[in-house]
Amino acid sequence: MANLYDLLRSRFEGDPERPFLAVPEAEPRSYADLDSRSAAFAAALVESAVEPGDRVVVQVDKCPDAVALYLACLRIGAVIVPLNVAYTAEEVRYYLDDATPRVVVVRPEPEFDPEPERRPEFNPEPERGSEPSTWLTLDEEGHGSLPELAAGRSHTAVLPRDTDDIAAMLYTSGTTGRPKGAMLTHGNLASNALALNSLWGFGPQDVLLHALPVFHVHGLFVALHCAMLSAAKVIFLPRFDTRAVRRGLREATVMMGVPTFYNRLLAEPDFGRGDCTAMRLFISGSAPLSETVFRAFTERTGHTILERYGMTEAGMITSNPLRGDRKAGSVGFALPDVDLRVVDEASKELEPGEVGEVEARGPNLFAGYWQMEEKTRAAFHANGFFRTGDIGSLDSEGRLQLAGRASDMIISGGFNIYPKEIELCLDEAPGIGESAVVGLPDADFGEQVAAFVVPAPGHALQETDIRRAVEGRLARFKHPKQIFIVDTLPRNAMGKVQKAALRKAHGGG
Ligand code: MLC
Ligand code: AMP
Repeated sequence: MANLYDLLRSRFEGDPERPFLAVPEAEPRSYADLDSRSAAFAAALVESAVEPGDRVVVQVDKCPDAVALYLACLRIGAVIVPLNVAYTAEEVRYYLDDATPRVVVVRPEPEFDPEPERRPEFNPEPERGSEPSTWLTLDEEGHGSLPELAAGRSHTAVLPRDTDDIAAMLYTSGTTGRPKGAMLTHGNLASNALALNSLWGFGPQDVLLHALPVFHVHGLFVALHCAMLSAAKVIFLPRFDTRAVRRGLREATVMMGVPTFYNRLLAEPDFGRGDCTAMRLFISGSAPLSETVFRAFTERTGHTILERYGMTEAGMITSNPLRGDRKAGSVGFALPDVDLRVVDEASKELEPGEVGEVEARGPNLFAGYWQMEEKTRAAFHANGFFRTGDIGSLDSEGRLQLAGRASDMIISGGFNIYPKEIELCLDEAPGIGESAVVGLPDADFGEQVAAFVVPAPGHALQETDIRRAVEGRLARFKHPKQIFIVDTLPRNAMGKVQKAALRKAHGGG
């Protein structure tokens, strides 16, 4: 049973009429509904010539059909490549060129035209000799409608897969700003899902409050797989909206969120115990949870947030315990089957308390970066340990404390933002000499993007010039929230920009 879909289905097929996805103001969709919808979508994908191993790029709004599409890809052995809905056409083009998908499923644009030549924005030049992709939407009807193509069809078979076969590819950037496709196998996803479902004590009586996006590991895999393995109900909110979340909490027993969710709940003066009478577990991850929020949440609700740590390439790596002490500032113990170590620059394992790079090994570790063998080799040691790029220390009991990151990546509201990508965009703009982008503290998002920009000789710059430089090119969540027009950037003796100095001078660590 190596196809992840077989594993998921084995947990609900005994009682398929159980409610699965409950969207506000609609009848909950049962497990049977999602099973048959995914079989119909699978048939439509096969009809569109999708073969095992082919990539299916998906950039759609969060809805039950988005989940059905994911399950359809699993069924037929296709590789789903989910993309952030905030990405601009220019950003999407990179992913299409890199992933060379057989099918692209997009949210319908008003001017959407599935004929490639007539589609000005989404017109990927097929590269590396690939055939042009088929473009579909999740619209109920109309040109390119996947539901229409799926009507009356059903591909009920589930393709046998090896644990090493790729199920999904999620892009993650690097210091160069060039995103890499992390290939996750059926085995990676299944092992992590089984470990978390058991570790966090999921059962059929649970109701998961789901307000996360479904284009990242957190919302698509961690949350959905945990619920599906127990055939549990999911309150499926289109996005995080504080009022809707508070309403959902009345019925929910578990919530998974990024720290911003908790910041926002605490910002409501009347939020407290009365909001979470059915709750048994609040889980946080994807970004550091401050000790202040951790303690304030316990004070206000009586619940101790369970913090866990993970990343795209590894799914979840550590977790605080369900039973036992959940420590503020610690992301907990390695998951069962996961080896964890902290090493120095010479890759020597460090003693408890010593700070170094965090490395992990286990069945959760990805199969490599898509068509980037050198980068894959550089990310792993010969003994299988993966360099996470995170800095931290283990205590004598084996709990991990994170202390930062090796790169200057910014995490804003749980989205990773790579300064290099923004700097490259700014530096191309007329009138800009050079730029440095750093993360500064933000009460809501944890960190926010700040840009320090030096005008080119003989030019004067306004803030609007900087805004114009990124408009339409970078997703809005990457746009600088603070802009500083400066004469020079601080540099060290080697000529490298001292980003730490910039952060420090503006209230950052
Ligand atoms: C939205 N905006 C952001 C932002 N999200 N800006 C910075 N950082 C963010 N995260 C901007 C938009 O561009 C827009 O700007 C404005 O805020 C309002 O947009 P919105 O869509 O209404 O925002 P909101 O609903 O408030 O979203 C905030 C959020 C959301 C925190 C709820 O970003 C979110 O759901 N984040 C979760 C991310 C996540 O799932 N990460 C997991 C990664 S997996 P403008 O200019 O247009 O007004 C991973 C592994 C692991 O890390 O361990 O889990
Ligand atoms: P991503 O590449 O989007 O998967 O993001 C993974 C990164 O998020 C990790 O490498 C960490 O830097 C960060 N991260 C995830 N969980 C936590 C956490 N609980 N505390 C601090 N950072 C976290």
